[in-house]
Amino acid sequence: MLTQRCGCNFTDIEHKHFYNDVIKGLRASPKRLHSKYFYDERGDELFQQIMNSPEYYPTDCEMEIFTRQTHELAKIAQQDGSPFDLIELGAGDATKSFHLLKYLVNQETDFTYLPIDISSHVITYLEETLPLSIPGLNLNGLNGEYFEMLKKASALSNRRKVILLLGGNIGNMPVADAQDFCIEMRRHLSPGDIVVMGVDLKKNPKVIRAAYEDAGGVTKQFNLNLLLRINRELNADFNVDQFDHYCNYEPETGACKSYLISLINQQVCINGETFIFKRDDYIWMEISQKYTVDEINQIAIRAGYRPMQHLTDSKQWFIDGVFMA
Ligand code: AVJ
Repeated sequence: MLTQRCGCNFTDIEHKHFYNDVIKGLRASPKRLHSKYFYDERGDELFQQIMNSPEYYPTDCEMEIFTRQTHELAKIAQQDGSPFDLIELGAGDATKSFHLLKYLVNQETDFTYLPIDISSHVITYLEETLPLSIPGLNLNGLNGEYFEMLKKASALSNRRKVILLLGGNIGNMPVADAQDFCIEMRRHLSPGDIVVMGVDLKKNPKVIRAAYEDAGGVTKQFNLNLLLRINRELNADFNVDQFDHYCNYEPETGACKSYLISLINQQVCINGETFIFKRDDYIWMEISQKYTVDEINQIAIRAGYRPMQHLTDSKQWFIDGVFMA
């Protein structure tokens, strides 16, 4: 029997999307891979390590906001006191929102927490642990893509919505895509609904670059791990020793981009298809876009939101912006 060449013979839908995106990205010029695929089991672990590294400041900044300004965040969520759905896009382990959830439950606020995540492992974990650590919390986990799950959430209830999009996840899109994302999200909301969006701000370029090129080399491993995932899940043979990691932050545009650089002329085979890498060829792996407060407000306004206020950390490196639909 002939083995299928250059085609997709992966059966489950998740695998198929992964395969198609990888092939399309590596056939393109310049080559690129999508950072949303960083987060397999090992990737989750490496990201935890990044968050614990001394150079990676965004998590600490947002954690400071959620622990020191919990009361302010609760007031924003509660608005006129009517019941609401608190929907978190990309909830992860919910360590930041945990403080807000606990505070709201203690105040006997009438709300349901709907964490949305692409990882089923994450949703199971939250459903098992949060009701124990926060007794009385109403929780309904949704496993899937942001907008599909937002649609599902709207079908389940017609209460007003408070959306959390934390961690600077909006930065993982180029500016034009972030604009489209906000417009699309707006279509799932009603007037008066609230979005709380974590945004990493433009700052001293050295601080930013250090966060994405840590001395311990965890970010490099985090990037290389996607090649290992492709090897394992898509039947490929990347030699990760022959790729180096390079990160560049450009103060003018606020774009912080990560690349993997081929150290030699080499070929990589992915499920029967050969990809050629010349020495110094690069794969664009990730963008972590930084904004000024003004820039993010402009994006929100163009998407039909009203900027209400923003909370910031003591260094003023990060904001949680509050926008009303
Ligand atoms: C999870 C997207 C917020 O871009 O800062 C950390 C991911 N990449 N170090 C970020 C990441 C490299 C992170 N986000």
